[in-house]
Amino acid sequence: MPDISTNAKPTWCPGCFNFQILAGVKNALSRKISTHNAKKEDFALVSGIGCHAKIFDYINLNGVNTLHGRVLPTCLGIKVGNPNLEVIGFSGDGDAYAEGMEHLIHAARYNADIKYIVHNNQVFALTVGQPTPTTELGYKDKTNPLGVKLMPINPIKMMLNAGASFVARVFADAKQVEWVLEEALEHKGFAFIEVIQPCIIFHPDIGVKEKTYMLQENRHFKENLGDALKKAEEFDYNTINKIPLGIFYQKERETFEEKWPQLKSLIGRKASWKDIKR
Ligand SMILES: Cc1ncc(C[n+]2csc(CCOP(=O)(O)OP(=O)(O)O)c2C)c(N)n1
Repeated sequence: MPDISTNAKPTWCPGCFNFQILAGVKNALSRKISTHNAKKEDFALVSGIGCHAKIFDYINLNGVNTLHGRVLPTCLGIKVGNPNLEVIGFSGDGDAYAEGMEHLIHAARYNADIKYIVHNNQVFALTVGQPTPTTELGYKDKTNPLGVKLMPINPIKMMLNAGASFVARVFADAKQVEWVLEEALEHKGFAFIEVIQPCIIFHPDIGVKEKTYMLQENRHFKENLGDALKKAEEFDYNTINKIPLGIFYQKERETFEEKWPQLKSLIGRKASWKDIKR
């Protein structure tokens, strides 16, 4: 498989689960390149700001390391400029659900062909562990000495309700990440992938992994929105009961790029400057 590593030395903490995500992403992308299903130039990677965002430095593909919370509008801009690029965004839970929340809802609704990976460690890790919208009740840090009092959101439920055409969650295990990204790359439309990524310093795994099970091994029918919503409710990011992983929902519908003739005409061919009317 082609090596898509860079020379940058990772600055994640030793043992950080981001290494698992990096390995899974690199395996999925280099396999796609090695089997001639894509060239290196076909990919555009976008990352936000935070520990997760450093993944951008460790994969030797084109892209933009953008502003905090602005991964999705950057992805959409790239897609509109050239709908033939395979655009993959990376965010943390702060980046996606706090600073970037308004973009997330609309990205699901627009259904542009973008793959979006959220590294959810339930804290703002790079800035030393402040709570995010998915932190559980009672979590204490210096900014919340009395403990978090606001209910966490459930991003899987939110994405299903907002119209995302592919909604998945996996644990930060290289094999799971590789599998789900390969599935998402085959999907045409907005693919939302949440990765449960314990932060070994500020939000360690408090028995999450043992409670996980794979939907795809339990006769889950991923085209049924009602079933997907029911499964999404099994884990509320607060109490750890059963935690379903895998693809909750997948159903293709018209993409953002297909809705406008100006963009649709670019699909399948190289854009040229002549396409831009001044
Ligand atoms: C607009 C803006 N607000 C706040 C910050 C400060 N900031 C930098 S990194 C970060 C935390 C990022 O947390 P998250 O997105 O969850 O990623 P993680 O570090 O956990 O991977 C924050 C709040 C910033 N850089 N820009």
